[in-house]
Amino acid sequence: MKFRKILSKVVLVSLALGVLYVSFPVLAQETAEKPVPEVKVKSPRGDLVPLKIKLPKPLFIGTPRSIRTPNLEKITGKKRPPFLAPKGTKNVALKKAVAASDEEPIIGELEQVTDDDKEGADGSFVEFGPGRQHVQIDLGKVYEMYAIVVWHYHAQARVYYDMVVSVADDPDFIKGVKTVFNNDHDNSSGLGVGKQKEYIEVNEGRLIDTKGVRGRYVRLYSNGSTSNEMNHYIEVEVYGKEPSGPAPVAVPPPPPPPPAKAKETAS
Ligand SMILES: [Ca+2]
Ligand SMILES: [Ca+2]
Repeated sequence: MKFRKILSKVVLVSLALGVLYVSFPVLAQETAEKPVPEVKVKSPRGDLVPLKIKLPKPLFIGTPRSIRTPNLEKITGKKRPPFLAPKGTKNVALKKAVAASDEEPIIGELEQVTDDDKEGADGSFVEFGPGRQHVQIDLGKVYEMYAIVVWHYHAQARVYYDMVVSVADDPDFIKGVKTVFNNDHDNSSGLGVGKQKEYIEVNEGRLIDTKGVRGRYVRLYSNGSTSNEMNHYIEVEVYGKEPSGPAPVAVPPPPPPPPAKAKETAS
């Protein structure tokens, strides 16, 4: 009888350890990091160098909350690899004017979206109303953008829904609109179906590779999060340069196929 009691305890402890391992896969991962070698790559746009992105303090480790959404990316727990951009690329959104669909945030001020404070604590985020909302940054002139980095909220693991990021030449988003990110896989925000995945917010923010797209205005949509219906922004950075040379020429669409000949009916 005593042996059976001990055996059942052993089984219970093993089960508990198994649950812990499944809940915190990040803790079980290798954390040793290799030093990042200095990378310099030649490209048609000049020398590429790693972007220097100053990160705020992390406020949680791993994925302490089990988050289930249908479009979530695979969690690796790995840090973002260095991002290469042409030499001289800098944050051109710093201290630039911010507008929003909700002009009177519930918490904070619009200026905080571009004030360089990326900390996750209370006092560093702006809270906008429920449902689909957007913030918009006027860069002041047209830039060639290589990366947009966004921090919504990182004091707690959560996923923001229906994130859509576009650039345009005008504040009403009519001229030269290009969408650089969209993870609204079911078009619940009505801006079109997106192919990107949802992700859990962390202190390194989310970097969107914008591949040198040109525009003056940047707009970012969201539609609540796994935590609540509100929308939050801590900081948005736009890494860009003044355009060098003419804008890349759009490839003209292929000519329409010749009109089909009327089929001759076999007699
Ligand atoms: Ca800020
Ligand atoms: Ca959606």
